[in-house]
Amino acid sequence: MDDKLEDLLQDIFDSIVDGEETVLPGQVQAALDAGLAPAVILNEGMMPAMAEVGRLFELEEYFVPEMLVAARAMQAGVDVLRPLLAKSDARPVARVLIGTVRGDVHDIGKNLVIMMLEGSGFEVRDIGIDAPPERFIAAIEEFKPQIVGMSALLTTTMPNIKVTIDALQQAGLRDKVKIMVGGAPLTPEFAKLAGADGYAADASRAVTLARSLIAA
Ligand code: B1M
Repeated sequence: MDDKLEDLLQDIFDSIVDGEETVLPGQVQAALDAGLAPAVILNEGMMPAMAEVGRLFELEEYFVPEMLVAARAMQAGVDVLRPLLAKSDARPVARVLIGTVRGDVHDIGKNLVIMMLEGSGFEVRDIGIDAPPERFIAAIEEFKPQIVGMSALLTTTMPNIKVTIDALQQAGLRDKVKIMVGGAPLTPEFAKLAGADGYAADASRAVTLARSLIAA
């Protein structure tokens, strides 16, 4: 990659870390205009910036307000990429219901998973953040998805994935859907123990997993 493109990615990285919500969309557009692929902007500029924000939070150089403005900037950049990543004219492959589990308000990763799924022809219903098992159950009964996705970003909310799966079991819905889970602290082993059908480490793997769950 030439220096000019590297500089554009660096500007995007810096703006997210600094929480420059109003500046970022223009920088993302400039990177697109310069020929950078949306996936490169996302994976090499934007995602590392969120990791850096997490690192600064751990070092106690950043606190919740800084994380929040960085998240808003990230979302503003994702909004520019959304039409490009979520372009699909295909008939729906399958229905996916997805939410961030109870107690957890992180949604940037979930929203990326949704964008990639929609871009791959899935019809997605988003039940939002801090979603208790009852919300999953009501939405499954109404939307009748083939796949249910659960996201968790905190070690303290991970157990709510199992709680939600157990609640689906009790409601007689577990065997009617495939369940996929994801989020930074999760592992394939955890997913298995919680009773999920699969785990995806990132948004593009989530699409591969969703396809394989449907094929199965
Ligand atoms: Co929070 N936060 N946060 N935070 N936050 C983390 C997660 C943390 C790791 C930061 C740190 O300490 N380094 C830490 C958790 C530590 C732990 O649990 N051990 C943490 C903490 C502690 C907290 C609070 C408790 C802070 C406090 O209040 N003292 C608090 C909790 C609030 C709550 O949920 N109840 C909190 C709050 C917040 C904000 C609201 C300020 C904000 C979120 C805003 C939002 O999401 N709208 C925020 C942010 C921004 C972060 C970091 C910096 C960035 C998260 C992110 O968006 N990453 C994060 C540090 C980090 O991740 N390094 C941190 C980018 C995103 C694209 O990645 O979400 O991993 P990710 O998603 C990926 C994959 O995981 C996967 O695909 C996605 C795309 O590739 N994936 C799936 C995700 N879901 C999937 C579902 C699937 C499949 C794949 O299938 C269904």
